[in-house]
Amino acid sequence: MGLNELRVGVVGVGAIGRTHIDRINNKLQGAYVTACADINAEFGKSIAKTYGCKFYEDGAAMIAADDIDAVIVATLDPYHEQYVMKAIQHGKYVFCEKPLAPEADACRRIVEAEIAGGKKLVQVGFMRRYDGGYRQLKKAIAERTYGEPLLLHCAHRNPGVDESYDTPMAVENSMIHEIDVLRWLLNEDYATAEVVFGKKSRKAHKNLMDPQVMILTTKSGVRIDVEAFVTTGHCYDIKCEVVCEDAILNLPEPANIEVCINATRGHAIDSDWSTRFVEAYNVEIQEWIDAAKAGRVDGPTAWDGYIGQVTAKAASTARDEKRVVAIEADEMPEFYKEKR
Ligand code: ISE
Repeated sequence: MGLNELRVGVVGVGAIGRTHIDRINNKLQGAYVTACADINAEFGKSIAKTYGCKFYEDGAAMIAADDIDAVIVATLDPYHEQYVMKAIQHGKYVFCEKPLAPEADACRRIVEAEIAGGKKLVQVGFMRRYDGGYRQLKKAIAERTYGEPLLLHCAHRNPGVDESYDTPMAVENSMIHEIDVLRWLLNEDYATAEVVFGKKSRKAHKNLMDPQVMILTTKSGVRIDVEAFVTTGHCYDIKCEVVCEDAILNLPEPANIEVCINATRGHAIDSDWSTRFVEAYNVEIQEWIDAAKAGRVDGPTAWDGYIGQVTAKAASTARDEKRVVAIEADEMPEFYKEKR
């Protein structure tokens, strides 16, 4: 590692945490993962050895260490709050994978702690905001190049899920991405949520209703439908069609060569989210490093994490109670309106 590199500690290295270590140490610029922590000590030590960093059994001790400048939290969701809070307590920049915390109340506690500390430190890992295609859509919508956006038709299709993925996870684990990225695309908050089911696929296991459709309306009246179909069996497919007054816009897919074979012409599409959004992850973490070194948070804030969970909760209530639910969030504090 070179002088002036941000010294990053990663807590939770079992899944995406490990890929963040790899991209920071082997692909990106300006930072180095110098320590990691994991609840599974044997596994954590093996990752530390692979990447040449120090291993801590205790994530809180790693966050407190003097030679750690910034933190990535990639543990299981219920542990996010405690590590994000620790980072705030030590005044360190912290990137937390989505969701900021499973419950809106926990997100609100993080928001309060950050405000009390007087400095924005928290970024939430909503990586779709860093995808080139969504950024093109955002620009066209922001500039009203094609008039006002009126309707959005979206789809979130996974090739398959394991038995631990149940009906609520379609909103809380998958469509939480649409909840964040569409609010950012349209630059406005939601008013209502509703969730309805399609006919159940034979491939969906007993605790999963699949597919589902989440319907959101924004405060200005844009109507959004998002299909979650997580047992397609064959593809990872993300769609976002924006119906504007003067044109219909569609999220571009990553470019893949067109192949003509067996009297069929076409191109491959991804079968997994980690490859579909790999570039978005790289840009997201690079921009986080650059902003932390410049003393800023540029990405999705703790407030965005809170709004995401308030919306997910409303959608879950709507699904369980089979009704349209109003989304009632607190007013955005001044703190999040200013650049800090
Ligand atoms: C997973 O947790 C993710 O975050 C992926 O981006 C999403 O597409 C998938 O549906 C989730 O299970």
